[in-house]
Amino acid sequence: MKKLIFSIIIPVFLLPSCVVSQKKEAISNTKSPKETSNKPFPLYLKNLKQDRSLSAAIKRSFEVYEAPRLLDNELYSNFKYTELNGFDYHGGDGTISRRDPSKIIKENGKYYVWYTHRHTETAPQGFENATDKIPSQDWDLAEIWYATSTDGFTWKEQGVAVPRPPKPNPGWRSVATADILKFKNKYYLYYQAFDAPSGKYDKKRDAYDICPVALSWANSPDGPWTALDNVVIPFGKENEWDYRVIHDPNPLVHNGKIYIYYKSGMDKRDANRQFWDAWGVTIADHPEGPFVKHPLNPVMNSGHETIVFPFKEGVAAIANTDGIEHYTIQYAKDWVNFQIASVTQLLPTAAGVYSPDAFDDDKDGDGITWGLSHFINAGNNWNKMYTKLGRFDCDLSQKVNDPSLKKSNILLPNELYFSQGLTPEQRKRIEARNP
Ligand code: AAL
Repeated sequence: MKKLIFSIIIPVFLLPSCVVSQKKEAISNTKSPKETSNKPFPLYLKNLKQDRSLSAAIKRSFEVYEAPRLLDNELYSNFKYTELNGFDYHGGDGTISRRDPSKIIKENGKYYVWYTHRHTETAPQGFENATDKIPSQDWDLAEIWYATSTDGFTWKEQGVAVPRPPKPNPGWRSVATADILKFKNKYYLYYQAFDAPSGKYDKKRDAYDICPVALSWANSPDGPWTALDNVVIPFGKENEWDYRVIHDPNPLVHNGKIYIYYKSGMDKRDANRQFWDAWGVTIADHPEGPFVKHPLNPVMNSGHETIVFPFKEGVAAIANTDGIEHYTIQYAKDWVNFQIASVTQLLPTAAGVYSPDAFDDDKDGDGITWGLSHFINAGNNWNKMYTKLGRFDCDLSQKVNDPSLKKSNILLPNELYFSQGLTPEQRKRIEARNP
């Protein structure tokens, strides 16, 4: 996307983002407000003097975000969604589900994606009703399947990549939420390996969705995949932030090493969810580990299924739901210290992105323009709960310039607002205060 570069007299604020640090320095050095503080803020930014004092909000526009105007902000985008062709959901009866897509990679002229695939006798029935055949949750009794496509809209399901191994190997109950790494011409799938139906309460950890991260590798994206039976990312010790769970492993390559971003849940977050979702990063020289957790973990304070991809010399992250910085896109030049780059809406859920340079390690990540998202409760019937995959397109790429994806006034259907109605109890409470 093109940056708008004005003439030399333009304040340092509008310089391209490769000089972001200089820009920030210049702003924080802003001095002598007395000279200009009585003059009103100019109509055009090109007339803004560098030494002018700024309100906190305007200062933040220049200092914090990738660029103050959404049009110039390479890490701001709207998201456009398209239904996929090629996946069958058995009439939406809840017996087939596809969710948590991996990153998408292009090999042999085709796009490849891996995802959690559940094909069970019934829709999920909750932990109390789960059996060897009946799933507790949407990602229980699942396997990792894969599909290929030549255009990213029509997909051909290829079948299982990582099956549930025999008991007692990690993942015998379910393997789910995979992500892909290509490293030195080998392929690695990291995934959650469940030894109990999700939803089983673990008193010690005070958590319900416990599983180690396991790994399978292959010489070809078509497999065959060999499972390694060791735990790749160990849980934190008691009283450490990542003691409860390790979820959503998300591998990238940086400085010749494997960086896996992962989620854990600490403390309590909000009125809805028990845990505060935060993200850590763990680093290894080899895909099999040993992985060493970064001492600054957690490195992100928000995001339920955060998506990471190389951007310029750093890493960008899309934090969708959950946490104080939900619905933001963030950037960490050093791959650890994330700053908010933009605030946006209608973000993809649990997305897998096509990040062509995810493993290149070339310090010039282009960004992303599309990926797959999952859509929970696709049939709008919790008794027949299943999740489906769909495609999203966006402009979070330096090479693409699509101003139509830089809008901020996305109009949502009125019904959506009214569907978020008061509960009868809330209505009663409100009415009681209004005699
Ligand atoms: C997802 C992910 C992980 C959780 C469950 C399945 O959205 O966060 O994968 O375990 O929900």
